[in-house]
Parts: sequence; C-alpha cells; structure tokens
Amino acid sequence: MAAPNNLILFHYPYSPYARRVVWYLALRGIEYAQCLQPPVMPRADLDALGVKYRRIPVMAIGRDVYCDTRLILRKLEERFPNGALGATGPEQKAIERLLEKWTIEGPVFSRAASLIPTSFPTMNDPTFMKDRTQWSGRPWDKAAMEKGRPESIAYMKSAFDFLETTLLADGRDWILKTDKPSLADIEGIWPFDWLVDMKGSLPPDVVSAQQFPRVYSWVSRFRAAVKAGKAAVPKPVPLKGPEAVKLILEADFAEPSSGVDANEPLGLTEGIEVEVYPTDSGFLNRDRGRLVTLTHNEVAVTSRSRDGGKEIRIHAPRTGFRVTTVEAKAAAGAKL
Ligand SMILES: N[C@@H](CCC(=O)N[C@@H](CS)C(=O)NCC(=O)O)C(=O)O
Repeated sequence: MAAPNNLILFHYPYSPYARRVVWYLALRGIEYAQCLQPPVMPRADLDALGVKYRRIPVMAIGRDVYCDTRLILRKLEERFPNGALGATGPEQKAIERLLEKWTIEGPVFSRAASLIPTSFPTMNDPTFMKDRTQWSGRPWDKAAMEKGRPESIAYMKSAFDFLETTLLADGRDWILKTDKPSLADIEGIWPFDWLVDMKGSLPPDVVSAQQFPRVYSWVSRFRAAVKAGKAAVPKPVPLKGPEAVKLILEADFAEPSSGVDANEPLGLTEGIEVEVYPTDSGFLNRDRGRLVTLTHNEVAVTSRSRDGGKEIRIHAPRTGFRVTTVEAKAAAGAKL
C-alpha cells in the first residue's frame, strides 16, 4: 500500500495533540496514511525507524520525520499552499501564533490535563501512570491532582471567559471571521474541545454551555466542519508498523536541509554530532545525530533505521527543544 501524498501520521486517536493534525488534514481534504501507536512506550515502529522522540504525534513526509504539532502544521501549510488555512495579515497571524503559544507553550494544556478525573481507568492503570511519570519527569500523583483541581478549574474558567468575552464576543463563527475554520481556530480550540466532553473534568455549575454559550457553540460548529471534511475524503490508509517503516525508508527526502544559520547563538556548526530533545515533557528520550538544520524556527538531525542503517532526518521546532553537543555531554559526564 502506498501513503497518499507521502504522508504517514503516527498517533493514537485519543491524543488531543494528534487531533490538531487529524483535523487540519480533514479540513484541508488532504489524504494521508496512518500508523496507529500504543498509548504508552515502547513504540517499536518509531524505534525501528531510528526515532527516539517519545511524544505523539509524529509525522513522516517521505524520509523526513517531523516531531511536534507546531512544526507538523507549519510544514503541511508550506507543502500544500493551495487552500492553506493560515492567516495572511500580520495582526491575524499574531492572533493565530499567540493562540498556539497560549495553548501549547503556555499553561492551558497542562491545566486541562490536570483535570482528567482520577477515577478514569488510565489513572488507575499502573503501567500508564509509570509511563506518564517518565514522560513528565514527575510522579503522576492522584492526591496532588485532587489538591490542585480547584486551582485548575479556576484557571480554565478564566480561559473560557477570555475566549467568550474577547475573540468570540461579537458572535462571529470563526476566530478570524473567516467563512470556514482557519488555522487560528485549530490553534485555539483543541484543549477546550478536549475538556467539554470529558465527563467529571469541569463542574457544570462553573463551566458549561450556560456560562459560555459562544465557546460551546464554536466547539459544536468546529466539530461539524471537521465531520463534513472527513466525509468528503477517503479514510486514512491504515499501515502496519513494518509497512510504514519500509515506505519511509524507500522514499526520497521531502526537503533539502537548511544548514546552520550564520551567527547561530549556540555556536554549533553543520555536521557535528548533537542531541535534540524537548524541554517540557518527554525530555529523557533524545535523538542523536549529525546536525543538518539549525535556524530560528527549526532543528534537524540525521538518524539511522535500526535495521539496515538507512538515513532519515528528524526535525523539531526550535522553541521548546534543546540542542546540545555530544562532546559537551561526554565532558560533563567525565567530570562527575
Ligand atoms: N508540543 C507537543 C506535545 C505532544 C504531547 O505532549 N503529546 C502527548 C499526547 S497528547 C504525549 O506525547 N503523551 C505521551 C505519549 O503519548 O507518549 C506537540 O505539539 O506535539
């Protein structure tokens, strides 16, 4: 089986981050293949490909592998410019990007995640709890979650209120007053969409369609638009792990590497061995390889498939990721 448009999405359907990409593809009518992943480590398919990054989703475009939805959406916009969903004017672009920063780099997602009811089956599954402790770098402690719940409810109430009384206050359908959902809607809506259906997360007397009718109807409209988008294209092509890995390793690179910016603040040079890893979660799983791109937007390193040692490139956004030389790490280790 082939991957439509050379796109293979590695994800699991209940990941709120993965939905950002699934929605984008549905709204654009872009066909793709998917390789479903287990919700906890290990992930043998990504390991076979030579990817150590442990977060979901990951998207391969040909032999380039993109980590983090911020970069994945940006690359899809660039690769499929006809009908792109991104804003055009500077002020509108600012709203779109600030929504991305607010929900991902800011506290919205972590506050929303802390409202997952502790009675949920996953929260009582020792394998899941151990996995997420490794992912977040701190214990997933149910007692601490219960203690923090009132503060997170208050935070989320103020987040709903912000949307209700500013961007959606004039009764518009979509954040940028477009005639259909744009990237700004995707950047803003995903943690809200996630919570409104999560029974037990938000007390209805504090946050519900009654208090925040505009936010709730925005979520319903958005869901209807995604549903219509999904119905208009064939379902994603399902791939088993080995098939996905084979297709990726046989594909061409999707883009040339960009090299290292002149006056790059880290002083790193193209071709040196580095480690790349996120700084907010999943930071113990680090990709190591030759540095091929380092710009203010992006970092990319080479890696090799576990069998056959075929080269792939792993890309990540620049912000929220750290790039360190392997020598620096070895020197630090030697001092201990
Ligand atoms: N900033 C990342 C965050 C991705 C993320 O944290 N994803 C969650 C799933 S919703 C995750 O990886 N959880 C741990 C796991 O599945 O291994 C992005 O935008 O893709």
